[in-house]
Amino acid sequence: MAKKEEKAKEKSAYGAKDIQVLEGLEPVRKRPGMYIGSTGTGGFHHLIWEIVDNSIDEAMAGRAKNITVELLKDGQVSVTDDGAGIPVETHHQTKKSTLETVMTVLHAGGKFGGEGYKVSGGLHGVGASVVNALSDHLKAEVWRDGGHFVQEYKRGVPLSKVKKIGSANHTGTKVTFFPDTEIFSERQWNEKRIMDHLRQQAYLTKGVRINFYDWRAETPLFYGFYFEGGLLSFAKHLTFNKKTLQEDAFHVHKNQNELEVEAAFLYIDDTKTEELSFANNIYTPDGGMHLTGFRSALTRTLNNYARAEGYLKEKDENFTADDVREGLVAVLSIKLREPQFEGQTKARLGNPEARTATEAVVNEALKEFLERHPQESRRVVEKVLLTAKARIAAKAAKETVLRKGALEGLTLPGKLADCTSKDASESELFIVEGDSAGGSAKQGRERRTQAIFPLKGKPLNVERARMDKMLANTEIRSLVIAIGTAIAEEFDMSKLRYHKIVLMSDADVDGAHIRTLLLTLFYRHFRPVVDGGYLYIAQPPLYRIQAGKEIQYAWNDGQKDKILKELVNAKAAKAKAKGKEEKLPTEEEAAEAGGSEGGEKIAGVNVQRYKGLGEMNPEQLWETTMNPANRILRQVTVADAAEADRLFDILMGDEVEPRKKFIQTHAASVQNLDI
Ligand code: 28F
Repeated sequence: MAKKEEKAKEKSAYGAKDIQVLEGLEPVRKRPGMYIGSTGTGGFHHLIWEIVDNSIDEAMAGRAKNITVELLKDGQVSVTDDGAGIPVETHHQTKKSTLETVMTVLHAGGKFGGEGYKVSGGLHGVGASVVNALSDHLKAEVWRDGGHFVQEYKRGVPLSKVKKIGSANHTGTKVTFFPDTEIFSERQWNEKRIMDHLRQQAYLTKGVRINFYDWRAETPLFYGFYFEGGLLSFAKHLTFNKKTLQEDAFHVHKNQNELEVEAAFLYIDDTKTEELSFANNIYTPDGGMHLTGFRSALTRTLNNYARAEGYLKEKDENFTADDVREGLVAVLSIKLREPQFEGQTKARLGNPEARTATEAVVNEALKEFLERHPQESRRVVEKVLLTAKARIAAKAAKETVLRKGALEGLTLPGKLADCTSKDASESELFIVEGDSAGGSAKQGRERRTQAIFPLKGKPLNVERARMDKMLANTEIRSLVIAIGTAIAEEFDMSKLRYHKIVLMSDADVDGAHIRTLLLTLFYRHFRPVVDGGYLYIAQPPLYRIQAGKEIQYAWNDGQKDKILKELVNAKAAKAKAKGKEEKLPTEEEAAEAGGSEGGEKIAGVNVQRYKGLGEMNPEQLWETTMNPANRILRQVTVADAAEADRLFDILMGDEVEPRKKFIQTHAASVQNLDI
């Protein structure tokens, strides 16, 4: 055949094939969401994941060690690996070059994949052809067999045959693409998102180096991800700024019945849990069978160990799965032949064999790990014991106090002096320390909108009340009924009876103590009340200053001194105006007029220092602390309540040492505490 003829024939043959390719990739362009999730920013980035996936597969096959991802200035992305290079010779099934087959035939990865080559991940791993179909243009380059080959495409359709354009002394594959503007609405590469993904993939594929270049900025960005330790490095990374209970992380990596299981975890000194699970390198946010297997292995093995070592006594109940999860930071990765992703968002692994394999691998390795690390095992088991204890105590408290409907149908407690308004938005509840202050508050209040709940200080104050005991306290139960929302599962914010709940206690240690208790109660059991800004602390004045008929109040010493000075000066000025010779008072005299203790009467000025709310008569209490026109209310923030919660454990917990330490360091401000 003459050269010219040959060319012409080739051209026409290509025309026919073009149509085939177009038809083959049509479903992808018609319904991109089916293949990459969406055409928004998620799907846009997914294009990179698909191409990187192929390089990762090549790394897992042991042929590639380096992967490079580059964001080019013009919006193109290129991915390069140093694997064997996609074969370019004719594929026996398609009779086209393997490179072209991989790039243009849907599901080529799975369909044409050699034994165990590609572990397809449902939505993912459908491969290069999908990216090609959704790219305005794409260029595939291969270095292999001493040659540099290239083929370019437009929206998935080859522009020519695979061509050899040079020689090569190394091997690898490079794909450069530009997503189709017709398909994607959001088209901004997010370098942070890309780096997070690449870091994650580097952890999941130990020993592979992933380089990232962002050439778009004035100063290009470069990152390299390489983790010798795989998931072990991952678990350490997740806990790097946390206090851990283990020196060595648990780590296992093993094949089990043709499934590959890798897991790593560390316990941290916290109640939080972080479990990341992956199937075929795909993140499974909703877990699934692999995570279920991991959890049962962890629960069972820790229980066995705790029993064998005598941490759990015969009478003790077993740790629950939730007990062993508190403070756990774990990463789990499984690789299997045919993963089934389930659920609305395909975010959960459904294969039952993943459960049995993971459970078996973790059971065995963890048993050995615990026996080898007795010190760390002790710390972990003791933490879990504490969690279990708290759970049992909380449950007991709930059963006795918070039984379903226990608060239902109960009438408002007799000690509550309710307001007449039924409109929560204008109603205020004052929780007042002590009966006498409670009495004054009842008399002084504005009855329509202000309700008073007098709280007996003593029982709460003296007892080293744990939260569960506290809930068992009838005072607190009455208070819960007064607030209206009920508690725990029954909690219903819409039933809140007052939009201002005001804690009113004395400005002394006992008052502070009661306030801490109440803040902790709200923080733990009425969090939405705190979050919603419905909780306040009343600020009663410290001093009452009377000069003749004029009464003023001061909330601190500075204010008091200022008022006194003004009074004395005014008096002197008045005397002068009357013509009497009287020298102006000195600073000391002015201060002296205030006296140091309440009740002194100097030069017609009376200063009273309030030791407690009880010393105020109803009018005074109204004027200074309850009247919306004059009062100061401090809105409680979540941070305030959280701090109280922390103090609560120190002040009221079982641990004597921290309480001693706390009191020693706060000795100046805290007195009369019963230790
Ligand atoms: C930038 C993206 O896609 N890398 C790839 C390879 C290597 C092989 C391969 C890929 C074989 C039978 C299809 C080479 N030598 N990077 C990549 N690297 N695909 S994709 O094979 C494709 C399959 O049908 C490869 C020997 N075996 C496999």
